[in-house]
Amino acid sequence: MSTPDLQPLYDAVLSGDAKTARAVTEQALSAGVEPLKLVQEYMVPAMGEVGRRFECNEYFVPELLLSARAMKAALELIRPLLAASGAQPAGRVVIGTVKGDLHDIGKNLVAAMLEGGGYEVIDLGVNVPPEKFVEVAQEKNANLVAMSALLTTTMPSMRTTIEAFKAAGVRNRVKIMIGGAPITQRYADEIGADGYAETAAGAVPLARKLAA
Ligand code: B1M
Repeated sequence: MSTPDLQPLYDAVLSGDAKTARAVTEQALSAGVEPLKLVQEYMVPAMGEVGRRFECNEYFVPELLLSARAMKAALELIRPLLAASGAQPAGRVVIGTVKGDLHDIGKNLVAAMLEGGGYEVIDLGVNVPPEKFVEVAQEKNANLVAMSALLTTTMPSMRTTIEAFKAAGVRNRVKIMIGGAPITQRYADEIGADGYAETAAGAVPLARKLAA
């Protein structure tokens, strides 16, 4: 079967056309295109362009929401495939987007990749307060905690969450990894996180390294 034209996927995410984004993704997957290729080469760059347009006041929050909806519609088809490609259960991860932050597309991708890497993933969603991370990590006996932040204003919640693990006396029971567009290795070092991954795909080898 010939490779379908995937540019319409980029265009659909950019224009917030969920129906087309889903249809092109469906077609591409049945033609055997790698799910991760769709994410990394078309959907993520399209969201990057959405962000650029937002910064230049060409797009506003409604456009952001439509593009996010289109990306999510396509990801619904991709996520189970990423999650199915895994090996043996490798550990238990509590994941969430930190307090004050509602961005969940990247976090959802990280969750899917970790599931695909054989981890049991407990997803706390968005706007997760520090004490919730601590409570659930303890309750579920998780060995990893993964935090995502997309806003410079919510990055400090990562530090606060690490402090909450310390205050509860359980910091040494979990490895903490962080990520998200504004996060850097330097920031991870500064706040005492155990690791930083730039991409969702990079979260899996990082989790393995931390668990080892
Ligand atoms: Co928002 N937003 N947004 N937004 N939004 C950004 C992040 C922004 C950069 C846009 C811009 O100005 N260019 C900007 C932040 C600026 C800053 O802080 N310096 C911004 C802003 C300002 C805002 C609001 C304040 C806007 C407003 O209301 N005036 C508001 C804040 C709301 C809140 O959270 N409290 C807001 C709202 C929204 C929507 C709700 C409308 C929507 C989100 C919908 C949703 O997620 N359900 C939205 C969107 C869509 C974006 C952009 C356009 C796209 C984000 C995205 O999904 N990218 C974004 C611009 C951009 O990123 N270029 C923007 C695709 C996704 C796959 O990438 O999440 O980076 P990302 O994840 C990557 C990696 O970072 C990594 O893996 C993923 C893939 O490899 N990763 C991890 C992520 N988490 C990880 C964790 C890990 C490891 C890797 O380990 C644990």
